[in-house]
Amino acid sequence: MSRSKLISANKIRSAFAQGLSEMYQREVPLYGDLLNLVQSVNKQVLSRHPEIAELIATTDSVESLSTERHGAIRLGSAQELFNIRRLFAVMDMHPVAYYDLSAAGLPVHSTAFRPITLEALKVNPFRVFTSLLRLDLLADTQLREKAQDLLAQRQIFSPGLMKLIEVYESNQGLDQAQADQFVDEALEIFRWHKRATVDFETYRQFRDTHPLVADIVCFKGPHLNHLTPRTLDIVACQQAMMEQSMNPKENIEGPPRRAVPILLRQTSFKALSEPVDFIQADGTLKPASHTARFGEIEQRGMALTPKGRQLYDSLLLRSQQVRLDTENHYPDRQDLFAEFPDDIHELHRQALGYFRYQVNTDDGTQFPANLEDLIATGRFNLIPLTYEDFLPVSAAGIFRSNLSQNESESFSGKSNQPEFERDLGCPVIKEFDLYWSIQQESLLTALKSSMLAEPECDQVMHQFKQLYR
Ligand code: OOG
Ligand code: NI
Repeated sequence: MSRSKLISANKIRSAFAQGLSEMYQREVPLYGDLLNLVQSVNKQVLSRHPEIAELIATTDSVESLSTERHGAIRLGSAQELFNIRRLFAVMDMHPVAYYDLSAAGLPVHSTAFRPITLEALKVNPFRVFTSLLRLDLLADTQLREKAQDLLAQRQIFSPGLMKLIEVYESNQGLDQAQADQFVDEALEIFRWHKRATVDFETYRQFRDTHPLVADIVCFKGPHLNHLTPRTLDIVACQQAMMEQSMNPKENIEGPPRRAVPILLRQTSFKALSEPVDFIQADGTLKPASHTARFGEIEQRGMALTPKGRQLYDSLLLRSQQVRLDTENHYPDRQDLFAEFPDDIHELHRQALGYFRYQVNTDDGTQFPANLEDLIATGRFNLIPLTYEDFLPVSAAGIFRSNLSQNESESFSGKSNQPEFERDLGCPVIKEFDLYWSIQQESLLTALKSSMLAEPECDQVMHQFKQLYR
C-alpha cells in the first residue's frame, strides 16, 4: 500500500470525537443544552477578553475551543482493556497514568488514552478516561462468577473492527475508506443500549453491591457515560447550569480560582435516570430505570511537577478536613491555597510547575548564561504547559455524585498497577516524564536560537536539570 494514501491518526481521532459528540447529543439531549451553554459562556469571555483568544491560539485553536476534551467508559474484562488499547492506538491515543480508584472506595482502576505530543494535542486533545472493573474486590463469590460469565459472553468489538485494527497494526495506518469504517464501527462500542442483558433481579443484586458494577456488567457494551467540553469560566458555567435547572453537582472539583490556573477544575450535571428494559426469565421485558450518564465541563491549568503535586495534594487534604470539621460544603479554599505560589516566575523558581521556554529575540542585549537570568531579563518567556491528565480525588468526586444511590459497599483494596498493566498489555506512560521531556526539548530549542556558545548552553541545561531533577 502506498503510504501517501494513509490518513493521519489526528484526523481519525477528530472524526471519532466529532462522531461521539453527535451520537451523545442525540442520546442525551440535555448534553446538547450543556454544549450550547458552554459555547455561549466561552463567547462572552472571549468578547470581554480578546487577550485570552491570543493566548489560546498559541496552544489550541479558538474555532475548536468548545469541542469535547474528554469522555469516559468503564470496561468489564482484561480482554476488553487489551483490545481498547489497540483501538485507541489507531488514533494516536496512548495509556497515560494509572489511577487507583479503590483508594476512594470504588471497585475500578483506570488510565486515560490520549495524544502525547504537543503537535497532536494541538490538533485535537480528545482523550478517553477508561476504567476497568476489579472483580477481585467483590466479596460475594457467586456474584463475582455471575459477572464473569456475563462479561465473557459479550463481544464489544465487531469482527470488522478487529480486522481494521489488524490492518492498522501491519500497515501503520488506514486509508480513507478504512478510516471511515473504523470510526463507524468504533462508535458502536460507545453506544447506549436501552435493553439490559439481564433480568431486573440480577441487575438489582449487582446494583446493591455497587451501582458501578451494575453499570458495567448488565449491558451489551461499555456505553459512553459522559463527554466533557472545555470552558473558559467554570464558575460562570456552574451558575448558568443552576439557573437553567440542569441539576449540577454541588461543588466544583479541583483547585480554587487562581491567577495562574493549575491542574484541572471540573463539574457536571448529575446523572439522569433513564428508562431501561430488563429481560425476564419468561422472555418478557420489564421496564425500569438506570442512572449512569451525565454531562461534564472542565477548565485546565498548568501541569505540576511531583513536588507541586505533593503541595497541591496536601492543601486539598487540609481543605477537606476543614469541610468535615465545619460541615461546610463550600469552605473558602482560596485562603487555604494561598500557600501555593501564584506567580509564574515563583512557580518556576521552585520547580512546582512545567513550562515551555520561548526565546525573545527582539532586543539586542546579551543572553546571560544562566537560566534564572535568562528568564529575569525577559530573554526567555515562560509558557505554562497545560495539564493533560486527570485527578483521582476529583474523578472519585465525579463518580460519586453520579451514582444512583449511596454506595452500599465501600471497596478498599490495594492499588494494583502491575495487574492493570498486565491486562492492558503494556506499562502506562508516566505523565511526569512526558511533561519533563517537553520542557527539556523546548529549552534545547530555545538555547539553539539564543546565540549562547555551546559550553554556556550546557551550563544552562545543567541548571535546568538541577532544578527539575
Ligand atoms: C469517570 C470519572 C472520571 C473525570 O473527569 O475525572 C472522569 C467515570 O465516571 O467513569 O471522567
Ligand atoms: Ni470526566
